[in-house]
Amino acid sequence: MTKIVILTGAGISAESGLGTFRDVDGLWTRYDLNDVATPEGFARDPGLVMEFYNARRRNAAEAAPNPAHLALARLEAALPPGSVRIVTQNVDDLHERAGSRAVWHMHGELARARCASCGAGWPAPAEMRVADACPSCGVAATRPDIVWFGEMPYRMEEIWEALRAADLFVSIGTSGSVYPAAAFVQDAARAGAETLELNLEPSEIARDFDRGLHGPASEIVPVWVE
Ligand code: BV8
Repeated sequence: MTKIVILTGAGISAESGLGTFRDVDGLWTRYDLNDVATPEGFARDPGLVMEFYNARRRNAAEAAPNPAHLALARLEAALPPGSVRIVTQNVDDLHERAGSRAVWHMHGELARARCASCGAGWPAPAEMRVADACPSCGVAATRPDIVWFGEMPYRMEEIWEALRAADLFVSIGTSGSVYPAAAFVQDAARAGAETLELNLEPSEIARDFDRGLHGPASEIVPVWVE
C-alpha cells in the first residue's frame, strides 16, 4: 500500500481567507509572535493572547474549505484506508470540514482549550477569557490548545514514524521556516520517500525536494490529486 504523508501550512488556507504568517500582510507583520505565540507572551499578557486567538477562531468559523482541502479529502477517500496522513501546522479545522479524517494538528487547534494546571483538554468556546475555570480541576489556568514557540509539537514520535514509512512526502503551503516541520522533507528523503513541494512559490527549503509545482493551492492541488 502506498503511504503518502502530506504536510500543510498556512498557504493551503490562504484562499479560504485565513491569513498566512510571513506573506506581505501576514499575521507576524501585524503582531509580534513573541507577544502572542510564546508561553512568555501569554504569561505577560494573557488577555492579548486570548483576544488574538478569539479573532482567529472567529475568522476560521467564517472561512470555508477551498478546492485544495477538498482535493485532499477526495484523495484519502479514493485510496485504501491508512494510505494518506495529513500532518498540518494549521490550527484551523478546514481539513476536517473538507472531509479529511486522518489529520494530525502538530501545532494544536483553535477549536480546543487546555488547562495549564491539570492538562485536561476540551472544546474551546468561541470566545475564551482569562478567568475561565478548568472544567476538570476548577483552576483558572485555561489556555488555547496551541503549540507556541519553544513548546513541544504534538505527536512527534508518530509523525517521525509515519515519515520513516512514507513512499511519498508532499509539502503544501508552508514557508519551511519553522522547525521541526521544516525538517520533515529531509526525514522522509532519508527514509527513501519521493518528495514534492506544492507552494505559491519556491519556499526557503525548495532545494530539499525532488520536485516542485508552484501556483495557488486551490489550482495546483486538485491538478496534482487528479
Ligand atoms: C520546538 C502555532 C522543541 C500558533 C506556531 C533556530 C533554528 C531552528 C529551530 C529553532 C531556532 N530557534 C528556535 C527554534 C525552534 C522554533 C522555530 O522553528 N523557530 C523558527 C522561527 C526559527 N520552533 C519551535 O519552537 C517549535 N518547538 O522546536 O520544540 C522540540 C523540537 C522537536 C521535538 C521536540 C521538541 C514549535 C513551533 C510551533 C510554533 N507555533 N503556530 C499559531 O498558529 O498561532 S508556528 C507558525 O508558523 C504557524 O503555526 C505555522 O504553522 C508555522 C509555519 O508557518 P507556515 O504555515 O509555513 O506559514 P507562512 O506564512 O510562514 O508561509 C506560508 C506559505 O504559503 C508561504 O511559503 C507562501 O508562499 C505560501 N502561500 C501563500 N499563499 C498561498 C501559498 N501557497 C499556496 N497557495 C496559496 N494561495
